[in-house]
Amino acid sequence: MADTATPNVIRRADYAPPAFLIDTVALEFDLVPERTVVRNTMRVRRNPDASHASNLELMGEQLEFVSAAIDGAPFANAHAHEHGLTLENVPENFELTLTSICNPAENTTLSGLYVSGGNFFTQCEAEGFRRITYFLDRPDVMATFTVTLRASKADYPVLLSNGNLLEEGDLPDGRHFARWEDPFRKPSYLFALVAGKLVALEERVKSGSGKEKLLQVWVEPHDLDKTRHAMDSLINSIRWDESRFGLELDLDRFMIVAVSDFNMGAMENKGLNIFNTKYVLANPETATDTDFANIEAVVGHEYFHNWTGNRVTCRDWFQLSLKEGLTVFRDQEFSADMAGGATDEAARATKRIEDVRVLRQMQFAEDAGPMAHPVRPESYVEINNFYTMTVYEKGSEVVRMYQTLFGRDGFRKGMDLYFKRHDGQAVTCDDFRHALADANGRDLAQFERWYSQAGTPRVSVRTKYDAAQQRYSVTLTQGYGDAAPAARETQKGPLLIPFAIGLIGKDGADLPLQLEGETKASGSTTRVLDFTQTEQTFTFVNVAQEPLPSLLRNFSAPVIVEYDYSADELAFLLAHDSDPFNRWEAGQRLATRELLTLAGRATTGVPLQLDDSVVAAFARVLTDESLSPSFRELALMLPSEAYLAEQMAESNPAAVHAARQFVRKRLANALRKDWLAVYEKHRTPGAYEATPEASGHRALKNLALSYLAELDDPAEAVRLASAQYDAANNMTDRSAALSALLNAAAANGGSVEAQQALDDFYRRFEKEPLVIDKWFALQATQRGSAQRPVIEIVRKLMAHPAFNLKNPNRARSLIFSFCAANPAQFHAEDGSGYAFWADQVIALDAINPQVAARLARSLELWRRFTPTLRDGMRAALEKVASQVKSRDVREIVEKALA
Ligand code: B3K
Ligand code: ZN
Repeated sequence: MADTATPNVIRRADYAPPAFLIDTVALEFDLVPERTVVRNTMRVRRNPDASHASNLELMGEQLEFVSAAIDGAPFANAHAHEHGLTLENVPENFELTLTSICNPAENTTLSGLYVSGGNFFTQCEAEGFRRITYFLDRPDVMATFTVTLRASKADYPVLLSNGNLLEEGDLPDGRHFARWEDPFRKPSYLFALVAGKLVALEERVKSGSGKEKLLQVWVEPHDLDKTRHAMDSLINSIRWDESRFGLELDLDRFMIVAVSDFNMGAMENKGLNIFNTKYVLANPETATDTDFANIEAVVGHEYFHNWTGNRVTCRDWFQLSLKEGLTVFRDQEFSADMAGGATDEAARATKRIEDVRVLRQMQFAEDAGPMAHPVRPESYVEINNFYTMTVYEKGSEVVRMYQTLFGRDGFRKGMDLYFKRHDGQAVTCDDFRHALADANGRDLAQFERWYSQAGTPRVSVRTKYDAAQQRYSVTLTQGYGDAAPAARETQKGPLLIPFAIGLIGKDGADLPLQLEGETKASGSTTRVLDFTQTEQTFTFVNVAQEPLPSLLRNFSAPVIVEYDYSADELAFLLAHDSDPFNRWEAGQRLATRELLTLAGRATTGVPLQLDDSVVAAFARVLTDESLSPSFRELALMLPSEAYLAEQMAESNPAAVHAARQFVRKRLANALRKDWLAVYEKHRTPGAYEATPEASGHRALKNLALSYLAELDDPAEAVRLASAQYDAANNMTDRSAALSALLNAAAANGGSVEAQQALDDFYRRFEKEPLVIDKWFALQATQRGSAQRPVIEIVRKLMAHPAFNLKNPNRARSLIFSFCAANPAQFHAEDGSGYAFWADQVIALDAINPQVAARLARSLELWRRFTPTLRDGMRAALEKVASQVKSRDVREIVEKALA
C-alpha cells in the first residue's frame, strides 16, 4: 500500500524482456586513479522476443560521456543523462563503440571501479557495472567478454580479469597491458578486474576429468603467510562440488583476490572471486576458529556460485534467492560434510544449530519488521537493500526443504535436471521448482507459496494419547501470529511443510513409528509428515506407552513451533532426544522460558530466582562426557539478548540483560567446580590445530572461562584469563581471554589486568588490520556499567588514529558492534545510543550508502520496544529521514517510519 505512494518502486510484475541483446563485449581500460578511460565495443541486436523500441537505452551512473560510434562511424544521436545514455533510432544489428571516463580514486561507495590501498578493484553486483561503462546492466543480458587492461607497470604490476589470460606485454612510457577472455556468456554483474601490487599463493590441481587447473590466492605481499587456509578451502570446495553434485570447474584458472575495503563478504565474479580480506586471511596467531570456519564457508559459497549463479543465473533481481538461497544451502552442506562427513549426525548438527540460531535471531526478526518480504520479493526501491537474511538464509531453508522432501538422491536428480534444462540461461525460482518437481514426479504447486509469502509461519501442536487403543494423534495447525502483519496481507493459503517428528518413550529411546493405514512400522524413528492443510491430524498406531513428541527434528522447516512442554519434559528431551538438534532445542526452550519470566520480573523490580531443576539440567550437559565438546558449548550458551528481547511483548533490553546476567551468574556460582574442571580438561596444549575436534575443545574451554568470569569473586577467573592471554599461541584463546578480562572487570568500571591486556593486544597486532578490528569490536560489545557506559568508550575510540569511517570493516567493528551487538548499552534510556546512531548513519550516507543502509536497519524494530525507547528511536529515525540523500538509506528509514 505504501509502495504506490513512493516513486521509483521496481515491481516484479513489471518484468519485460530487454528490447536489445548484447552478444559480445570488448572492454579496454586505461587505468589511472582519478581518470580511467573505458572503451567499450559491443555487438548489439534487437531482441526477437521483446516489443519494438527505436531507441537503445543504456544504463550509466557517474560517467563522463566522451563519444559513440556505430559500425565504426561517429554516432551523433547519443544523449548522456543522469541515468545513462539514450541512442536514438539505432539499426537492427550493429557494433557500438562507446568511450567514457570514471574516477576510481574518488569512489568511496565501493561499487563500480574503485581504488583501495593503491590498487584497483571492481564490485558490480547488483548494479555497479553501469558505474564503469554504459550498458544494459541487467542479469538477463548475457555476453562474452574480452578485457584489455593498460596501466603503469611499476604501480600496477598485476593485471587481472575474468577467464583466461590471452596475452600480456610492455607498452611505451613504462606501461604494460594484459588481455583476458572469458569464454562463458555472463551478465555484467559478474564482470571484474583487479590491478595492483599483489602476490599469489599458487597451486595446480587436476579436476575430476583430469584437466589441470591453476588456482591462485592474490593478496598484498605482507599477507602471503595468511593464504594457506583459503587455498585449502578452495581445493576442498572443488572436490566437494564434484563428488556431491557432479559439478566440475569449467575454467583453466580460478583466482581469489583479497581487498581490505569491501562492502560485504565476497563476490563470485566469473573465475575472479574478489573477497573481503576478513574471509581470506588467516593464520593461528591472527584468526579465531570462527574465522577459519567462516573462511571455509565463504570460499565455498563463492566457488559454488560458479554453477549456481554464474552458469545458471537470475532472470531479474527478484529471483536473487534462486542463486543465493541455493548457494547458501550448498555452502552449509559443504561445511557440515567437512565437519562430519555424510554420516556423523552429531558433528553435522553443530553446523545446523549454528545456522538455525542465525536464522531465528536475524531472519525471524526481519520478518517481524518493516522490511519483511517474501524469499522472492515483489518490489524494491534499492536492490542492494534486498541482500537480506530472508533471501539468503530463509531461501536456503526453502531449498533444504526440497532435500528433506525428496532425500539427497532426489534432490540431486532435481539439480541435474535444472542444469540440463538451464545451463547458460537466466532463469527464475519457478524454473528451479519445476526441475525439482519434474525430476521427482511430484506436483509442487503448493510449494510456490514459500516464495511468495512473507512472515514466519507458526505451527501449533496438540497431542492426544488413547491408552486403550494405543493411538497417539498429533494435530498440527498452521498460520501467522500477530507479529507478522506483512504475512497476513499476502496470505494465499496453507504451506506445504515437511514436518519431521519422532516419539520418545519413558526410557528415552525412540519408539517405532506406524501411521494409521500403514501395515507395519517404518524402519526410521523419524518421520517427515507432509503437512499441507491449515489443520491436519496425524495418528500413530500401536503406540504402547504415552510418548513425548520430538517436534520439527533437525529444524525441518523455517517455522515457529508452539507446544506446551513442561520444564521437566524439556529437561528430559535435553537429556535423551536422539535428534541432536532437538536436544539442543530443548535446552534453548527451557532457557528461553526461564529468561523471559525473569525479564518480566526484572521490569517490575521483583527479586530474581532460578529453580534448582533448571540448574541441574544444565549441569547434566556440562558434565556429560558422552556429548561432544562443541555440542556442549552450544547447549550451554544462553539465547542471545537480541533474540530474547524480540520474544517479549514489549522489548526491554535492560530487563533482558539483567535476567540473562542473573542466570549466567547463578550457573557460574552453582557449578563453579564443574566449570573449572571443564576448563582444565579441555585445554589444547601444544601446536595449534584447526580441526573441528580441537576447535570444539577451545570453544567449550573458553565458554567455561566466560562463565567463571561471572563469579561473585572473579579473582580466580582473572588469574586464569591473564595466564591464558599471555600463553596463547592462537587468536581464539587470546581474544577469549581478553573478552573474559573485560567482562570480569565491567562491574568495577575496569581493571588493571583488562587494560594491560587491551594495550598489549593493540601493540602486538598494530600491523594487522583484521585483528585491530577485533580490538575495536571487543571494546564496543563489552559489558558496561553505570559508572562506565560503553557509549563513552565508543566515542573515544571514534577519535582513535586507527579508526577510519571509510573502511567498512573498521566502521562495522566499532559502530555496528555497538549499535547491533550490544543491545543493553545501545538502548540506554537517555537515548545517547540513538543519537550516536543517527550521526553515524548520516556521516556514512555521504561516503557509502550501502554500508549506511545496513546500519540504518538497526532501528527498524523500534515499534516493538518500551514507550520511552520507542520515542527515542522515532526521533532518531526522523532526524535521519530529514537529512539522508541516498536511495538506499531513504528506503530503510521511510519503511521504518511508515
Ligand atoms: N553475490 C554477492 C553479494 C553482492 C551484494 C551486492 N550488494 C556475494 C554472495 O552472495 O556471494
Ligand atoms: Zn552468494
